[in-house]
Amino acid sequence: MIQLYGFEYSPFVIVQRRILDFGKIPHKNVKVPNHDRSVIWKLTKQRYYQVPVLKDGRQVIFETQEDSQVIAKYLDNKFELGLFPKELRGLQTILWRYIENDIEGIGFKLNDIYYRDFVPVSGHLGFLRHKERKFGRGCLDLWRAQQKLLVAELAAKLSPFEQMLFDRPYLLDNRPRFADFDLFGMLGNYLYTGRYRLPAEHTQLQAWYKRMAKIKLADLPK
Ligand SMILES: N[C@@H](CCC(=O)N[C@@H](CS)C(=O)NCC(=O)O)C(=O)O
Repeated sequence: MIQLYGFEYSPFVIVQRRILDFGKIPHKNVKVPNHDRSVIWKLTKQRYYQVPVLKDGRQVIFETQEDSQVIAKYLDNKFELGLFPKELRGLQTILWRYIENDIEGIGFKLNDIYYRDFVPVSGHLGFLRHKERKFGRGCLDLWRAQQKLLVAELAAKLSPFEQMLFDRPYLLDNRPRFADFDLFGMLGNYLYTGRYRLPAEHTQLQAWYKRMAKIKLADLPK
């Protein structure tokens, strides 16, 4: 059975988990503590330490670049999910770069400031150190101080998606494509603690998010 390695609140893990559920693909979610990546390191034969990683039989699949989408393309290909249609090539790449940089870049900060909600006490030191080494000393305090501004910035960056959803049920089409799952994952991370809501003014996005949370491949017309 397919195994998805990662931690629940990771935006990139949420993307793959939702894709697996969408396709009703039997799988097991294997929890990896954020502060201890030794399982991943071993699984990938010392080639990778990030999550998610997918194991399918003897195959171990993980990203090769910041925006490579190796896992999603593997699942799409194997289970014919229709996530990467030829006619949307290029356009989806531009979209997922925006989603994974601009949206994720704000969403994760707003989620991280509440890390005590979801990281076990034994992982606090590792979490804090990892963040401060990457984003500078006091970064979590800074993001806490900037919270209101960041929430407003996120709402503004989500506006193009709200506009796209006025004419269709999903971002690019009448069925969800990879960009939908990608945005769903970034927002799933932002909403993870239950301390935030999607911007009140983005009513289309709210309805889309609800649809995305439960849509199944089998529900779509052939
Ligand atoms: N582009 C990768 C990004 C994966 C990623 O950034 N994972 C984070 C968790 S959300 C991670 O493992 N970070 C650990 C680190 O950088 O040390 C993907 O799409 O999977």
